[in-house]
Amino acid sequence: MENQVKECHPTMLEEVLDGLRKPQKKLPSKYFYDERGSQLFEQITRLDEYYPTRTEVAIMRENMPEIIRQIGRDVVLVELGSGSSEKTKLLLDHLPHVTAYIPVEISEKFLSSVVEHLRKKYPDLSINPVYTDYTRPFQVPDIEQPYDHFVVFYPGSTIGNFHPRQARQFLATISTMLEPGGGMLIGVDLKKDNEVLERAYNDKQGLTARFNKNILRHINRELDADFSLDKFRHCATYNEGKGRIEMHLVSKTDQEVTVAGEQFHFIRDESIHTENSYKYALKEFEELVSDWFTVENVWTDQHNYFSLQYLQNNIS
Ligand code: AVI
Repeated sequence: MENQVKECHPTMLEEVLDGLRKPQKKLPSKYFYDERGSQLFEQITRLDEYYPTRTEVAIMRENMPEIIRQIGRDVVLVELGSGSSEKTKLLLDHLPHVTAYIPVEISEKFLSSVVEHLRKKYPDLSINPVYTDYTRPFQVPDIEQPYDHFVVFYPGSTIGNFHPRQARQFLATISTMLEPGGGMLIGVDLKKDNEVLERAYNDKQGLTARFNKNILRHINRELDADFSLDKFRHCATYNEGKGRIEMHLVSKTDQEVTVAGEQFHFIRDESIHTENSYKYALKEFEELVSDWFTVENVWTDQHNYFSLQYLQNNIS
């Protein structure tokens, strides 16, 4: 992978203030993921209602020989937003020749304990973690061993958390980082019955609600803010026109909140838009990636809830 040009990026404070100053208040969903948020998300992935993770894992298990063949040998596997690396373990247990594994994760505390565990489990594997926000260009560590090509593993349909415009930008960046022969193994959640979708983001236990509110707790801690979590309620609905689940935090009352000395007024029922989770038809996704990638292989489950796709880098 080539090194990336360094760019200037807004800080968390700038992004949060900018979002809260908008007529429709917004917060970047990446700020869900402090240590507690990452743990809450891991718990969400085990919920009955939350079908994406278990469906993706089942797709992987069922199609493993073909997936392994598609990835190829002597590969450098880069995982974006690696979390607990559970799905990677499935791959690593089957891939015959992995040159190196590079997990990339924003939550340093979370990743370092996962890496410790992986080093014990795979003592011969070279593991080079990168602690960064992978939505911004980052430098990949030098790989000393000879390798054939890079494969970026991006499971979980996290691509759905980008607006399609941003998803395109992101795919363009990944494509320029990959040398010829590189590819991407990506999870993509599919369009389906609204009820199934809404259930997945409104679990009975209230874990998704806690995950959603955790963004406020994170901002309180990092940016000297005074959000009262009890004064907001979780709301997640499927916006059919836009093909996305929208998560909001709705103010239960008129209230003032201070973030880093700046005051924000909320009227009752006004919301902060915290996340989008886009769902794609297979054709729509193929179209989305087509400037940079060719869809080489698509694996799905029996209900067509979820897809795992191998994208071959077009750029030679
Ligand atoms: C990480 N991402 C793919 C999850 C999703 O389904 O969009 C985040 C999530 N939000 C609520 N539940 C799970």
